[in-house]
Amino acid sequence: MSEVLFRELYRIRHVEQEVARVYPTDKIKSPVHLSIGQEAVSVGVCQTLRADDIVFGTYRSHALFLAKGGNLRAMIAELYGKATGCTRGKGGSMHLIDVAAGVMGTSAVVGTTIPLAVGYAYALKMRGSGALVAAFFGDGAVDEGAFHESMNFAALKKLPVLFVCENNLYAIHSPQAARQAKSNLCERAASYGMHAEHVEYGDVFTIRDRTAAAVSAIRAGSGPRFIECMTYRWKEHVGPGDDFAAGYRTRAEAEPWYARDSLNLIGARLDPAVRARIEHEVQAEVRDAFEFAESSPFPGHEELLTDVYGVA
Ligand SMILES: Cc1ncc(C[n+]2csc(CCOP(=O)(O)OP(=O)(O)O)c2C)c(N)n1
Ligand SMILES: [Mg+2]
Repeated sequence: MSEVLFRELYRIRHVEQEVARVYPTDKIKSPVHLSIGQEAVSVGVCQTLRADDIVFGTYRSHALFLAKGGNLRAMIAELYGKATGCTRGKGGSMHLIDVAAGVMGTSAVVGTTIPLAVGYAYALKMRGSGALVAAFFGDGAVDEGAFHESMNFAALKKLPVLFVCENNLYAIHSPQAARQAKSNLCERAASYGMHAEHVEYGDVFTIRDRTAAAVSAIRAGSGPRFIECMTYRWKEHVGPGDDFAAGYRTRAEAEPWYARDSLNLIGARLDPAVRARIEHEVQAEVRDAFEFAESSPFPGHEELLTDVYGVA
């Protein structure tokens, strides 16, 4: 099992490190909100999901897209703005989708995919499909009205939704304490009538095991559940660099998170030969995806007004 988790975590980390490396060349045409440091949440949760379960996410969803089985080539091509991208080069990093993998969408607008997730869960329940929806969002999104309306409706209708809050302590540069009088997000969720739990330290095994219990309860008909996973964003809010010079956080705050990084901890316990083989295989796959993106065409001019809303 550790090998599977290591491969998943390493694959996402390596993809995003490659994105960060390529970014200054300007070949990647989209802004990028990297998940580096936060991968354990997506991986831990998605390990417990079935292929027919659905996820919705935010503009920071490379990790979620890949952990749910989204197509890597299509994701990298999307970042390059190419016609082979998962939204044919029109959405960029913030608007990823892979219907076959159950990644039903991510959005630049904070909180907007939460009601979409709830609506999808309503449809699944009416169809009696037995599948569920996992809605991923940040600690900033819980201040949006859409979050509260969605929580209430999901609890009222006992919908099969797992609300996953990735609490990385900041919304852009604002710490939680500057935004919320009460830091206990689980209390907010519980007030709508659903079980809510808090996972400290972002450990992938704990996240996976606690999610597995929540997912079984939801499948058994408990209605929605809320899980708040503490985590930490290593890179700047948007872009490939570090931002300690910006002054809103310190390296000392980040250091405990580096030390408890699930990828490094699992990697250190693996047989070195096994680890090297996995890294080698993943690097080859990622190289192929970047080559695919680089050699793909941009959308033609005739695509300018297709698949977009416009005034006739
Ligand atoms: C409705 C809306 N309000 C404001 C913004 C500007 N904005 C972009 S990201 C962000 C911070 C959100 O923080 P959080 O939900 O904690 O996610 P994180 O970036 O930490 O993953 C804000 C306020 C936006 N995109 N949409
Ligand atoms: Mg945040």
